[in-house]
Amino acid sequence: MCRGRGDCVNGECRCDAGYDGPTCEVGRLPLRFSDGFEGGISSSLWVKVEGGGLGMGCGPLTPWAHGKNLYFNGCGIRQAITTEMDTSRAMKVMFVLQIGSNLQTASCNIDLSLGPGNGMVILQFSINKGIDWHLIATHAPSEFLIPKKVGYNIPHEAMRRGTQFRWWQPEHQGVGRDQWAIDDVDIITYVSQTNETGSNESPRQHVSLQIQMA
Ligand SMILES: [Ca+2]
Repeated sequence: MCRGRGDCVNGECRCDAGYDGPTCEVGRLPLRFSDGFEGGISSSLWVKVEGGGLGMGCGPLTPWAHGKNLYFNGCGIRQAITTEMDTSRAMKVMFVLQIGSNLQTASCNIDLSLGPGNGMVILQFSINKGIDWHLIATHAPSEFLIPKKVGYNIPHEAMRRGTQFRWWQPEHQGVGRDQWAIDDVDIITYVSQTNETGSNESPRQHVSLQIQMA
């Protein structure tokens, strides 16, 4: 009865953060998402980062990004999952990605001889809190030995409340191998500039397109 967004306790819903109402039907999910990782990994934007963290092992991903990024070099699962968002009006997901490097350094290398599946990084979305993941795009290491900025249209099925995105490397050879990094993750949304905090400022009615390009 709590729509998967809370626990039923004595017949009443105790809703997850960001949801409210008798059946957790009311939400205050983020409409905007923009992270260059200069301030760390924000728990308000990312619900899970595994096998990775702030790092510079693949360099600063110039010229498309700069400074800190989210770098993956763990031994087990390597993935980053966003918080649930309201992507009803989202248009594109954009980010900078590098997998291994031409220089094959100790901190950023890839073994291309193991085939295109090894080291591949995929982008997916979920609309049921990660029970099912749906593919948006795959990224072969041979195409990302240097940083590239890529963007994808948000699939129609993902344009709704409660969508999460995941960057995941299903196959890698463990610590010290097949490292990758992402930076400047932006989900671009037509946002009506009304105030989201419920304070007394009068809402501005114009609509702006938020785009952050390197
Ligand atoms: Ca950065």
